[in-house]
Amino acid sequence: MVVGTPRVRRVIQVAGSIRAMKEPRIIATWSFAAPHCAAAWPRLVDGDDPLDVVQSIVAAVEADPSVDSVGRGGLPGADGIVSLDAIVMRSPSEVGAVCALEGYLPAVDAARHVMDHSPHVLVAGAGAAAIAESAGVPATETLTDAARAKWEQRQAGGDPEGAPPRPIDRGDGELFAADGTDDAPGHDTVCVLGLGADGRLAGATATSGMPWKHPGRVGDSPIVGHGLYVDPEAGAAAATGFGELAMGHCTSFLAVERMRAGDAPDVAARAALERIVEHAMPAEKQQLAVIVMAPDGTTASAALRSGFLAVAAARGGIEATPPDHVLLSG
Ligand code: SD4
Repeated sequence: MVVGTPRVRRVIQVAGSIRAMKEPRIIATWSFAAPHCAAAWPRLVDGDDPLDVVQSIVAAVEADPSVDSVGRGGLPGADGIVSLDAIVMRSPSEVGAVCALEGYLPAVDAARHVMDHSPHVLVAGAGAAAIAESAGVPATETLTDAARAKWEQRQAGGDPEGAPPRPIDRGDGELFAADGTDDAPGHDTVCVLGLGADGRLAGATATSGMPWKHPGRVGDSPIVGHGLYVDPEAGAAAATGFGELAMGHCTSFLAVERMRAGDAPDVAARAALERIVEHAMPAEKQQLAVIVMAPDGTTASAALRSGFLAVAAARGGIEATPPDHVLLSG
């Protein structure tokens, strides 16, 4: 429970506990999330459950075939199959995720079903599909003609599992390849953190994972503490980019723990990425960015390299913003 800070406007009784009313906030990854954040914003202001709101934003990005890193339109693995990962989280005891889900959309709704209706945290593959089916998540073809054509081109190029170049976000919803090629430039995860008017934090992510990934490879996005972490007492954090970098360092967990220890959100985001660089210098094409939200709604982001934009929504408006810190040049 948070009381007595300058941001507290009034205190209400919610579900048996005292909660502080706060200014709603959203922070999301990549400018392709902006229109969906704008569409969902009034619901947050009206007092909807922040987890419902962030989940709906992620689901909208999953349904958008022009985003080739998430949901329908996502680029497939080396085997030509699209597999989806997603997670929702309110707290360490309220979290659900699916990974390697094929043929159902939105994956984030299946993750919510795991959280709300199962004793589990993470369900994979055919089991995730069974959960999606029982949750009423529509069975659907997620491989678009455009994604299939890029996969065929990749196969013909002789490097079927090669990592794509780092994406550059120019703020208009499209991502471009840092090396100037058109080779899968849009790869990256949608992550959304929200603070509701009732003072509750929530987070959700979804991705089709690394383009051309090895069959069975799962990245950071659906793993608690790697791609997302939410603790109402300490804050929330989520990661996008080259998942293996986050997985070795528990990046989202680390950012939240730094806030718990007293770091400002931007310092915490930066510190989580510094831990990666301390161990090994990431390759030029490897990007990892972190968005964070403190329990009072203060947001920040940091990225290993240039090219990342976050979307920040508050009563004053919604805008794509560059990270507070970029650690590496190039
Ligand atoms: C992952 N972070 O699976 C996710 C998405 C991705 O490059 O691959 N982006 O690693």
